[in-house]
Amino acid sequence: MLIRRQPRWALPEAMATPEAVYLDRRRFVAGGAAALAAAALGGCDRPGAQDIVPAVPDPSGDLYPVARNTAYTVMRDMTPFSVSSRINNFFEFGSSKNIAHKAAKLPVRPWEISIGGLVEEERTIAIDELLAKMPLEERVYRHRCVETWAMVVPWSGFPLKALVDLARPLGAAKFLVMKTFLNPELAPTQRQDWYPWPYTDILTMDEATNELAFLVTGVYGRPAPAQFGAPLRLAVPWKYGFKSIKSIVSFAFVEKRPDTFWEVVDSREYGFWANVNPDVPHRRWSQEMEWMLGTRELFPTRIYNGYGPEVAHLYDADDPKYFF
Ligand SMILES: Nc1nc2c(c(=O)[nH]1)N[C@H]1C(S)=C(S)[C@@H](COP(=O)(O)O)O[C@H]1N2
Ligand SMILES: [Mo]
Repeated sequence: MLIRRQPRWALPEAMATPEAVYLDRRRFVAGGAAALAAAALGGCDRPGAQDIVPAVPDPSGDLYPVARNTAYTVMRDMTPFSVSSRINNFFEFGSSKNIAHKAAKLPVRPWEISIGGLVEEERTIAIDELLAKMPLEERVYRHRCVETWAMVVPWSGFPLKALVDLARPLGAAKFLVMKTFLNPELAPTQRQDWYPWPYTDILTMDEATNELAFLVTGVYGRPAPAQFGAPLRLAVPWKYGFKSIKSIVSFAFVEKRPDTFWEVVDSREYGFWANVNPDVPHRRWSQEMEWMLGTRELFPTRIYNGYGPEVAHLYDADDPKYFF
């Protein structure tokens, strides 16, 4: 094995402890060491995620591939499917990144999505009905996890704004609260009831209607496999990855927001805004650099993950609160 000397910020994944492993370590000091060792082994020699058989067939295959919106491309190589489909964060299925085979047990049909709170009319809509209504396109986005790894993925889906327009929120709505499914029988970590399940994340209305906020239904020109957060997952590429909530079952418009999942778990580590910023370190590591999943190539982290032109106007860059 080639061992290179690396500067302090070049954190291998084992040092930038995945938040989930870290949490487990704090709670089960003994068991955590094994989890950490497993995380250190990385995800490279695992069976191919393409060999995994999903729990139920996904009937939306004919919709893909969809046309790429060339306004959203990046100056970096795409992360291969074989990498991004095998190394995932989906805490519901465990604290390691090798959860693709467990996530495959999630039946992504039937899948109902509720839209409620401060809207003209509350409603429930099935995913395939929603897919038929929404303007599907492909966008290549950068993704930056708070743990310092990054990837480039061709997502298919539609702007979150299209769903907001469908929902017709009332003027009083200030935030959009999104929740992941809750099914402890399928998702083993959801049996650990000291966590504030279901996973919840929240955007302001300005963020939710920003052109970049994207609801993902497919990846690499096909329906998204479960580990990516099928059948409906958020991508907000200017924020740390934990904001991009997976397998969403509800959208609620509210005036006063509750806390997010990660704020409840540890508000000193994972804030509400979570906008990417190289100059604001995480409590346990620097955010100056990022490394690409697969190649481990290092790049300097960019403010708003490089998406400043689209989102900088939403925040006051001099106010540190927005970068946590
Ligand atoms: N419901 C849910 N959504 C989630 C997570 C999770 O554990 N549960 N992990 C988040 C984190 S930390 C990241 S980095 C991304 C990972 O997405 P990927 O597995 O497609 O790379 O999903 C985010 N969305
Ligand atoms: Mo993450």
